[in-house]
Amino acid sequence: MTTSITLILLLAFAGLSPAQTTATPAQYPDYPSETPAKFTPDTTSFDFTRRDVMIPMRDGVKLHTEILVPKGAKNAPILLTRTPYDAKALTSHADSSHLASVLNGYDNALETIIEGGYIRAVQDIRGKHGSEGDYVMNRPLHGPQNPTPVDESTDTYDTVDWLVKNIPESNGKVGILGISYDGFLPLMALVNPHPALKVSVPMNPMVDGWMGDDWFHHGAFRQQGTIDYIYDQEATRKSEEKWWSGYHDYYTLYMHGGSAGNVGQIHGLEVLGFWRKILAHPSYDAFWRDQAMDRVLAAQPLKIPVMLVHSLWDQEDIYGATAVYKAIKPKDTNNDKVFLVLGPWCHGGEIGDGSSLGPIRFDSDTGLYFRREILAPFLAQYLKDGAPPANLPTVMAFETGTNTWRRLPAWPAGCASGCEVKPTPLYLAAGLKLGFSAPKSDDAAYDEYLSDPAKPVPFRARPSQPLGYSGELTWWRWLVDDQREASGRPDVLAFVSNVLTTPVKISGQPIANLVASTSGTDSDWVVKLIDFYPDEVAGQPALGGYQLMISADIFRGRYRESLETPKPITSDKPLVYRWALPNANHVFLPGHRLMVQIQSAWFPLYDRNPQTFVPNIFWAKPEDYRKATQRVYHAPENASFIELPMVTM
Ligand code: PG9
Repeated sequence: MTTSITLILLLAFAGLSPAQTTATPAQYPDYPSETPAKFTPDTTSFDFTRRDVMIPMRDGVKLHTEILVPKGAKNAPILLTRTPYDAKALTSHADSSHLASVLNGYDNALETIIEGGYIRAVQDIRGKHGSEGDYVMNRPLHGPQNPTPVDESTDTYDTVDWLVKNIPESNGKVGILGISYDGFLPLMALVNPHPALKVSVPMNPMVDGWMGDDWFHHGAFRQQGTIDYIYDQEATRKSEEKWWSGYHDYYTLYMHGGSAGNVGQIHGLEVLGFWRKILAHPSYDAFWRDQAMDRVLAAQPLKIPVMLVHSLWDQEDIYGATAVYKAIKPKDTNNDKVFLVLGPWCHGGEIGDGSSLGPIRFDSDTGLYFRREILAPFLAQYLKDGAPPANLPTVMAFETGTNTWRRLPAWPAGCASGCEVKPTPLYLAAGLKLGFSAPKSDDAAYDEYLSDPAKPVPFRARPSQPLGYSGELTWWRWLVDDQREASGRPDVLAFVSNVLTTPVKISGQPIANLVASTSGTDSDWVVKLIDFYPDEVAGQPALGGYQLMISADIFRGRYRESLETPKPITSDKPLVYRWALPNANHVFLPGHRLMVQIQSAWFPLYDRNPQTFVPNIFWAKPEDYRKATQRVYHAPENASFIELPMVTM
């Protein structure tokens, strides 16, 4: 007895606790390790406690979850984020005793979580990082694409059930939110939600990987940002194996690689399951349709409130949020469950400084406004006992051009009341003109350019950099890059309107209605609607003559007749290509001009179309890549136009 008390006293004097002394036998007992066998930090000065737990799912798999509880929390709601991107890292932005510092960074905004006094739970999804189980990219719901009894919906249900039963400081209410892949998971949570799940905020969510989120846009494959992402995401559980290349300029990497399939082969991607699925499903077949979350949720009952967050210049998931809104809003018969926010942001920009994007300024910090005036009250009304109603409109939409937040009754809607959104053709015309008058019969019938796969139009200035979020001219802002270099290329047609004397306001999705021909048997068409700034902008010289994309997208011509069954294009025949471009909420101001650019490559972001019909472009051979003469028609019988969602008072 005496010995043990003496020992404890000695240890206390040495500043060690008993737990720190049960070491493995020292290799050199006279010169032992200075590191204790087990170290437990002293967190008495911390303003939060961290619990690192493994939560059991219904099939026995345990999911690693970081739980951060503010000191003194009582009856506090829980904000959950589920992620494939390393829960521990996402809750360790600083080695600090302050929760605000630890969460600052990727997390969803201190003005919401810290000021709201929330308990923060962040979980590694099945198969990633600290969690057990098998990883499947965007694991589909149990069903034709997922024969197992578990999916992200059941894992969320089991997680919420555990959280409310095992965090005594909570008030039993859970909200789920996240961005991107972490935004796809709050959508999955809407399927058969746990009764304690009270609200979901999918931000910039992945929804349909073929139509317009991440992997493809209307069948054109987004090789840069996908091949490297799949490598990072699927090579190892903890994403320790990183994508590699021997190129500074990814334009050269993908030119040397030839087809996207070959680039994958060079990097050994065949062993990665999702890459094999991508190669096997180049068209819009059941594999993609069954897991498109707008389609999935359209078939589900609407049970909990959801706020969808969309970025107008989202370089990664520009399709998802508004597609889900369109799919589920009709279910919201009391108009109190489905909300939408559209902000002037890049992907995830809503949790950063939203005062500007590249050189484009918004006259206020739109990100802070969103977090403090929209997200915080929205979450509180469902999660915090006694919180007031948020009194938010169905749609909060930032109007670019005038830099004004608009409170709208629906999307699209040009104003609160007393106006209409009228589809209005903006015609391409002879002489590379653009206007609201239909083309005349005595004008030239078309303009043409030579599309050469050996010199594809770059999607941005070279050297083309991989996905990255640091530095100035980096990935996240490419949709606001100046398009004037492109407009000067012989393989880009740039149609320009007269200088505007009155504002032109659009709200919704412009529709590209292109009448075009190719001398080849396949072709990509890129259409960009551009705000063409005056030659001089007082106080902002860099904006003089700036060509800002307001809405732009690509369509792979082989899918003109069927998204599931690609067909060769009849050469040299004017054919109609009609597809929706991304949402805009923009005012073209007096003194500006409208511009429409047309081209047939957006490289290396998108893989090249060989312009010769082949069974699967992933395996196109070098000899398949051929020049083609592209014609864009603007004759009365073959009128090309952009159908603008014009707001008329
Ligand atoms: N949706 C984002 C992404 C997915 C795949 C490739 C690149 C980006 C994201 O989850 O970050």
